[in-house]
Amino acid sequence: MKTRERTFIMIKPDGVQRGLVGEVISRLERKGLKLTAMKMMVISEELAAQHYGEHKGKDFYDSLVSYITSGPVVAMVWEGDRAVTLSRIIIGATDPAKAAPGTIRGDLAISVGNNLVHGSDSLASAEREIKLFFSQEELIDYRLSSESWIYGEE
Ligand code: IDP
Ligand code: MG
Repeated sequence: MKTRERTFIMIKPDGVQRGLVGEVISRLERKGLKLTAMKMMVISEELAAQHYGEHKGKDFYDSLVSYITSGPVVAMVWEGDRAVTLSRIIIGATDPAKAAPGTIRGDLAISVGNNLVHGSDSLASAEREIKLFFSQEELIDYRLSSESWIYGEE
């Protein structure tokens, strides 16, 4: 594997309530990415403010914080070659009207706010977000037996 990356992916409260947890996980799994951490949790106001700090001051910020804290989420870390970029492609554009068919948001969401899934937008964001949600011990280091078939001789 050339550039092993870890990215933070979260199924938001609408994804849990709509019964799409398995669907989202399945799409990432089938791609060949490796699940290295996962937990269900309810996000506190404080954690929401840290996670979405870059959006503070925007007109949708208050509704974003109340949405993300409104019910359980499934927080995950996925690993693989170019995992940050690949998972953003699988998730699709922020606005489901601009998300391509075949993406999670393109296929399964309508609302810009309630768009089912979060995915880190860069390696730096991924590192920051993983640290916010997981301790080092919660990141499971293991070898996926299918790896040589996913990556070939790389
Ligand atoms: P991203 O989730 O695709 O990275 P960001 O621009 O980082 O998109 O925005 C974070 C989240 O804030 C979005 O996923 C969405 O839930 C919400 N959001 C972004 N822009 C809007 C908006 O214009 N109206 C309402 N909610 C928004
Ligand atoms: Mg973002």
